[in-house]
Amino acid sequence: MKLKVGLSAVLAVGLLSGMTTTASASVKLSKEEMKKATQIYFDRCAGCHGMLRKGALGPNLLPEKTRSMGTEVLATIIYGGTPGGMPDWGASGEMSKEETELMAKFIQLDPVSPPEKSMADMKKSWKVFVPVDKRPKKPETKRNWQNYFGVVMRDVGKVAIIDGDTKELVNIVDSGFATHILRTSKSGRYMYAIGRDGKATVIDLWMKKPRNVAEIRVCNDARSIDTSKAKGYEDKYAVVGCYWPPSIVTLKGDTLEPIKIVSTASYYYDTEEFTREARVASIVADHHKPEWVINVKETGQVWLYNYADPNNPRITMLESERYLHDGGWDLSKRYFLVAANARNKVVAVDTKEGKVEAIIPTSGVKPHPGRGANVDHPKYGPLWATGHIGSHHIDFIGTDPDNHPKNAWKIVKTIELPGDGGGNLFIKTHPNCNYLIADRPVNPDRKLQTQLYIIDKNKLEVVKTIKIPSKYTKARKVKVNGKTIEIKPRGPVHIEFNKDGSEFWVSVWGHKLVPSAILVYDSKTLKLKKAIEGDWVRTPTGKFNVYNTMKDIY
Ligand code: DHE
Repeated sequence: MKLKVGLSAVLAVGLLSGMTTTASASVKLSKEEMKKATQIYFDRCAGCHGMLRKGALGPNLLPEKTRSMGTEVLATIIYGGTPGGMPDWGASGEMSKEETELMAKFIQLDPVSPPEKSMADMKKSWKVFVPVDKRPKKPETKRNWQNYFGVVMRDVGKVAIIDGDTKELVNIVDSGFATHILRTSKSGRYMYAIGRDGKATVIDLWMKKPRNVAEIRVCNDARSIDTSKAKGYEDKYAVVGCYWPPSIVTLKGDTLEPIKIVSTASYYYDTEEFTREARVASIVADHHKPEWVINVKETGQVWLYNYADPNNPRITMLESERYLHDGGWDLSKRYFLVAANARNKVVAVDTKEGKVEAIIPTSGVKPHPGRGANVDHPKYGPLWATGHIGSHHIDFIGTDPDNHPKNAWKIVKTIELPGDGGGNLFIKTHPNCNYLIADRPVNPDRKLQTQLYIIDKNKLEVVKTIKIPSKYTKARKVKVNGKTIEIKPRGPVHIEFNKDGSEFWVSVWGHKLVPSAILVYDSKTLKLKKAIEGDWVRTPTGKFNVYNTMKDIY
């Protein structure tokens, strides 16, 4: 399989391997600049490169490497991005040229360790807006609430609840800073949001106008949230996975009252060196056992976290691979498949037996499945698919050792998306749709970035690309603080199906200063059915259909 790379990828490889270019003079920042750069680093960079800048999805940015690269090379990468998945922060208008230069300087300074957080700190931020006994006893709405979509409006820290039947906006609720993902409780009644600032909120979808009923800030930096889905524990607990302080926080499902904090700081599974920054990446709730599958990014450990007695959790630690990121269930919901993106591998965890079943090398660079996509293929049997951020490969992995042992935990097919470089973030499907849909929003090529890639489930090949109407992706000039800046929406990001699989929705990943759109496609004809637009549609990214999220359908 051929990997296609461009000039900026070469720079990125240099960044990975510690390339030396012109040595930079020592860098100094004023107090104001330092404050601004620290905030930008937290908002935009820490997720991939680590709070302590030791690297994860992105390479390490430690001073011994960055100083040798110098401000000019670093600023070029930050401005233009790379086909390896580094976003084009400057070219897309999300950072000004001056800001990309500021960040190039900042990452040459020594990293600073951020603050810790205790249960007492957490409790100060805990608010119950509507006590449980004042909440509806049954759905108050006549709408088909199980077909609601929660849409993250990332850069304005809000969640839009949209009626999937009528496409009407039902309500907009506040959530944490740079809201990341939403998940629903087992019954679907509660929808949980997690902000990058570690603020968890819970929305009651049974209310006529769904709104937040409780919130709490459990840490300073987080990406994942899920709930208890096992029989007897439905809607009982919620769990937040924190990036900083690296920890797992169990909460009461209806009020978000904090119950237990468990630190994930530990030892890399292979070198047995200690790492304080052992961040919690994806979490998924087991539908059969009272367990969460919790993926500890840096250490490469999968924790099977039994929450039956939440103050005394029983944890099975499984050695797998680095750095664990996102993943999803296979068709049977017995195996959880998670990307280990620093090693280009996918780890398959057998949750029934509580062991790692297989570690599968992928065909590309940096697998990034989101939840992935499941296919019941007539020849190969059940398959699970992942794309890659760093290359154009989509891999299909056999997941049924009982009935298709020859294909189990092997890549039975690899598809190459057209054009150079990766940039794929999400791939999705629905049992009632004949296609898998893949996006590519962080490919630096505008044409590739603004298309959707349609893969036929039987043929396992790309049968069509859909170009997003240019009115949604064209560059626009806007005035900020008296200065005119150019903004380019990144293109379609994240795919979600409606309850019956007859539609798929994608967000146009715009800038918060300009309204954007959520596009609804017919999943049979692949035609654009409706554009959900309005002044309120700002930086829509992840979308979560209530029914599909309750049942983990993808
Ligand atoms: Fe995500 C899932 C981490 C940037 C949208 N993202 C995940 C998961 C993790 C993660 C660990 C799995 C959660 C789970 O299943 O429990 N994401 C990170 C980062 O560390 C990273 C790379 C950088 C950062 O600074 O945060 C990052 N993510 C983004 C974005 O920029 C995206 C594209 C837009 C946004 O709104 O933030 C984004 N991530 C998503 C979405 C999912 C996700 C929509 C859930 C996919 C799903 O279908 O379930």
